[in-house]
Amino acid sequence: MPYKELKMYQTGTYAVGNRLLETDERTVQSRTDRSNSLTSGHRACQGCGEALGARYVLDAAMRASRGELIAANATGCLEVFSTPFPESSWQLPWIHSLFGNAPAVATGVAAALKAKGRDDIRVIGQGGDGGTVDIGLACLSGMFERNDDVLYVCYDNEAYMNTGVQRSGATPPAARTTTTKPVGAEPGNVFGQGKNAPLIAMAHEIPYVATATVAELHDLEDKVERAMEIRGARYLHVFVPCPLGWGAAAADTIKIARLAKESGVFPVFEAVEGRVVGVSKIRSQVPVEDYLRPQRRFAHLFGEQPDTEVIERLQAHADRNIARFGLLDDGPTEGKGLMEMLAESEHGPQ
Ligand SMILES: Cc1ncc(C[n+]2csc(CCOP(=O)(O)OP(=O)(O)O)c2C)c(N)n1
Ligand code: SF4
Ligand SMILES: [Mg+2]
Repeated sequence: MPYKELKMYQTGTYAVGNRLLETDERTVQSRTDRSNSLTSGHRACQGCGEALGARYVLDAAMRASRGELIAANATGCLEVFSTPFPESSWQLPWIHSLFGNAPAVATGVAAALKAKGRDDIRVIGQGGDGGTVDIGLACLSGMFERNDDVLYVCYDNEAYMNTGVQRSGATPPAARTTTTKPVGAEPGNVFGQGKNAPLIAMAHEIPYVATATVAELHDLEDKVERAMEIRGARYLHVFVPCPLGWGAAAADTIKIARLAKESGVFPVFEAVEGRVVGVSKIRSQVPVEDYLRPQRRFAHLFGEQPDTEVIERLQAHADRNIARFGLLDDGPTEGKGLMEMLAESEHGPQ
């Protein structure tokens, strides 16, 4: 058969084209011997980004740890849709923590394994954005500060979905949730609040911090594999659209995740000991408006008179990410230290 060069659209998104790649370049998920750590039959909504992200993360981590993995899971959609008593979709040792203490429970499991001399068994802690950036932040910071041997994964769907779409510290400005209604002078969530968990993790100068989306599943798996090669505290922040909470079509989950990255809304990068060492460049920049429009949580911005002022402010946020992480720059990625980045930001030391 004549040699045919693979095209970017066939493999370049990382989400498609597995069967066109050499066997060892395919995703873990495309292998018949994957562990199916989060197996079928759970009750996530159709198109749930969190279910997709968790499946890829856990199977990649299981492969990297040769099946010797324990997961501690905060309360949230991921726990509720996967474990309606007496059923469970988890095919690995899995422990349900409280809403706010998954990092501490994961730490305890890691400490017990260390005491038993079982450094062959690895530990993952995981939770939603609420469990991570709000109620679990102190436990997570402690886990970072002690450099406990845990990979903590935050599945960020930008609100408390499990309990009915309430705002979290990761909800973006202007988004409507059930506690940030699209009414009043500043409809939806306010500007100028919230927490950037990846930057907070970097400030602890832990061995590894990375962000990823469910639009680039190969990249997500690669980051899990890299994280599993490292000992100590590691943090992975995965952008996972929620069709129910965001008012988006179930079929658009991957598309919306890709638009978040290609608009600069969600920067995809890796950092080692507080320094950015790699970024996923924007391949084809799109205006933030293209990302906002398919989501009903932003519908109030696109009435008869589009709210151009708010849309411009959201575009300015994305532009700041693009400048801060060099998402559009040509050439090799240059790492930037956190303090250097902070010095350039409006919130940094002046
Ligand atoms: C101390 C405590 N407060 C509140 C709750 C109720 N609760 C359970 S899950 C949850 C929200 C979870 O949000 P997030 O962590 O973002 O996960 P998601 O469901 O969005 O995946 C809340 C408020 C609880 N279980 N424990
Ligand atoms: S509400 Fe959102 S996060 Fe929860 S199961 Fe449904 S799609 Fe997934
Ligand atoms: Mg959430």
